Amino acid sequence: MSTPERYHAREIEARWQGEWEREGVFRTRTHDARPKYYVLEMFPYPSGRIHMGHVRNYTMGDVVARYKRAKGFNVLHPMGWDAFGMPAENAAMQNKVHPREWTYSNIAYMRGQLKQMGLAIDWEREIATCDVDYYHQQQRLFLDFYKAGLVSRKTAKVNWDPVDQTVLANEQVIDGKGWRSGAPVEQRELTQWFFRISDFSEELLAALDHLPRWPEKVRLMQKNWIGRSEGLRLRFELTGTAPHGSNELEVFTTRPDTLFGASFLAVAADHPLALAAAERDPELKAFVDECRRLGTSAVAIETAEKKGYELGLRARHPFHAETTLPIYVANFILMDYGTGAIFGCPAHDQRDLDFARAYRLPVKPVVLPPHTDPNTFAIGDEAYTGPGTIYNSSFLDGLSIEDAKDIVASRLEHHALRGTPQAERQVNYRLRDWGISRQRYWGCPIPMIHCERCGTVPVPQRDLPVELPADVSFDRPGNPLDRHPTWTKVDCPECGAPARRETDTMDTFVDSSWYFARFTAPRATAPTELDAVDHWLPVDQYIGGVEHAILHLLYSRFFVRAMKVTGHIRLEEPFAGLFTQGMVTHETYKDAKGGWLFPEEVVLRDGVAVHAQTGDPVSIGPIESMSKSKKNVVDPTAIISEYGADTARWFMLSDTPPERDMQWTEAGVEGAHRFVQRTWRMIQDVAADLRTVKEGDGSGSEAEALTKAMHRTLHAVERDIEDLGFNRAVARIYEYTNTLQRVIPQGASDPAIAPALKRALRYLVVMIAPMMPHLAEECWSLLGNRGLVAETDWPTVNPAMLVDSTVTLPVQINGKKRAEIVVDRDASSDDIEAAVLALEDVRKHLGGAAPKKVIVVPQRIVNVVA
Ligand code: ANZ
Ligand code: ZN
Repeated sequence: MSTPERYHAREIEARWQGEWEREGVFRTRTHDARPKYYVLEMFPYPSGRIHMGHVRNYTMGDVVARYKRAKGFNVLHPMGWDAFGMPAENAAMQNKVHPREWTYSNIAYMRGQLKQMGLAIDWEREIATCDVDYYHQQQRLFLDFYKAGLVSRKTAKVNWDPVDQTVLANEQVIDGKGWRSGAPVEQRELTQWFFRISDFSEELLAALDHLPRWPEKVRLMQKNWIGRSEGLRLRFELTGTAPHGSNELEVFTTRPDTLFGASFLAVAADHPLALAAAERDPELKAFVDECRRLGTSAVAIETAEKKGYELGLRARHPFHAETTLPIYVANFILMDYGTGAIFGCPAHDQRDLDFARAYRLPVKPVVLPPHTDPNTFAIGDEAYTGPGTIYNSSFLDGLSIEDAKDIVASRLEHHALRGTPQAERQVNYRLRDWGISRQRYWGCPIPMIHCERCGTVPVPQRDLPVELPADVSFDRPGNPLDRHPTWTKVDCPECGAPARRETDTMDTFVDSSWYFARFTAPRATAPTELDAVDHWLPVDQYIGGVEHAILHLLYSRFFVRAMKVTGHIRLEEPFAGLFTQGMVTHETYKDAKGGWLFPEEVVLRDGVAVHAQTGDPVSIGPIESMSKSKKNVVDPTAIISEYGADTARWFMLSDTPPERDMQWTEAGVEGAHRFVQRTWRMIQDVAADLRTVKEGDGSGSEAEALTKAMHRTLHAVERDIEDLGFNRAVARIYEYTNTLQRVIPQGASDPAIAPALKRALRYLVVMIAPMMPHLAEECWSLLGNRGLVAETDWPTVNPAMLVDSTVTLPVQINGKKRAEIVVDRDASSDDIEAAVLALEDVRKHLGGAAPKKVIVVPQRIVNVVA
């Protein structure tokens, strides 16, 4: 009989994938007696091909899914597509292909790629967010949110690209220009749809403390994003009446303790005071326009040179009426935070300091750092924002910052300015409402209608879905829905008059804010089925990239709360456990002219990197995360067809802790591949010898040592997978395999060992199954096991096997240590005494005489009295 020498991954993997599919192994039912476990990886955008980041992400999730199944859980592990968004429209513009066609053909291709990876996924639950059924339910959610007052329509300033005729996110504005068109971006006031996420600021913040299975850094990022600050709204009295008719100016401050260091007030360019003043002052008007062009992003404001325009008005210091402060319009004040106005304390705020230096305003320190001489302390180019004691501040002198804040607040709360308290304590949040309007085609239509008579009217639920029209053209920039001749025309559901459809579609972040809930009942005729969401949610383990640490996770947390308010869910937090995996990196290569090269274009000749075809020298650049622009990418499909999915999976899990960036190297892949081959060959070689052997303990110390190694490895691997320490689990399996390989040559034919060996090999197969499921199935059947390893329970660790069963006792003769003896932990004193007296060293010392006495202290020491 001839046996194939190599493991043919391609053919074998396809065979087992077919088998799993035929048997419906990964189909999940909600009603099942086993406890539930929901593992989810962030679903992919169907860009065209999967990349190595996907492979890493989905491999990790798959290990957890397969392991939990083996541990007796009813596992939900679904997959879908985050399928709306700009790239489909770009493809439509460039390649004249309809976004729908482009998207679905990408999905088909990528689904095939994922299937090649051998993922334990219930494909019957697959959803794409561009499926009419999915966005239909999303429109229903929108309407329910609308009825519950969770949606608002308001004007907001947006970055407008006049060439592409679209709103741009802050990140899409580069140096004041649109990222695609390169056109100077304008600030426009647009009426848009918002989700009122800011109503939940406090709740979203407070609940972060109850997510122990989230990475600390992600919780911190969310905290900062929500940006709670406790401060004071404080009204300054003006020395005259301002152009907007008021004689006071209200500011928001978190540092009332620095009030005696104030040297100016400033308002945002869009503040009513600035706008009113600009009407009579063309120079100011020009300045206001300049500020608007700066854009609204925090980065733009932080990095721009601090500029201001003095209004010629003055404000009185609240505690010192004789002191008046100048008022400026300044480019670093945001209109939509606090009151859009501040008092500036240059000594203790960097922006204020930069501004004061530019406009020659006083810089008076009022917080003295610890152990500093007040006579010599001075502010240079850096504001002092650290701890200290208040000084130069009248009645606040000597107080701590916290106490001074409190005193100022209390005094001004009780001080009336024209009949109302001059100040009021206030908590502010940086979190803004979520603007969801996008002027794009390829998104979920917002189910609203604009009627001249009735205003904005929701589409009645019976008229849902509002389907995207198929006949659109992308030959011009802008939103094709806007210029659709018929789709926009609709009768008003309230008065019946001709009305116009809303043509904005939803931000694609909406689509990804509830897909995890939809997976629990993906074909339900309502957004969710309460039974199913209750059963499955929260997701027990969510895995994805840290780039989604803020928006996606925060929006999802908001959505679940909003769905609770509207009766679609009964919990608050969607993801009980979160894991953010590192990126996949690779060396970069450049040719002599500085052009990037793909890894497959580079070969090593005599240890020198050269171009594979031309032989020209290649320079090796730094290791960076894989990106198409630097060409340092490796195509998963190429790897899978060359080595098989198990090799790719195994390598992904090896060496590097999953939260860290891992470097993809040829050597690493080959190492993983050798292990696949070696494991298969080992089992293949021994399988025939063991065919008739019955599993069992065997006998003798070697069999026992093997069984111990087996239980220890099992126990460790179990713990490692539970902690998502996949690289550690891999290392233990390597070690265990080495042990097996040492035992096999004699062990396979030794009746004392073979039964234990057979069992030990079966355990190996079970342990590698979550990571290399195809190899595991193949070995499982080679060893003559029935059924599928994918449907086999994880064996139980025998705790007795984890403790050392022998102890080493020192042997003393007349109080002096003369020898050591290894005995069974629970050996009887008589047995120990006999063994000690048989020791060569002891016999020598006794010189043939019988000892006077032997004292055995169990598990500690043996004393021989001669
Ligand atoms: C006086 C002061 C003195 C301030 C000092 C800071 C340091 P957070 O913590 O982020 O809430 N501020 C208030 N409204 C603003 C706006 N619309 N645009 C720009 N800056 C604004 O920041 C609150 C602080 O940011 C406030 O406290 C205010 O400056 C400024 F030594 O008031 B502070
Ligand atoms: Zn109407």
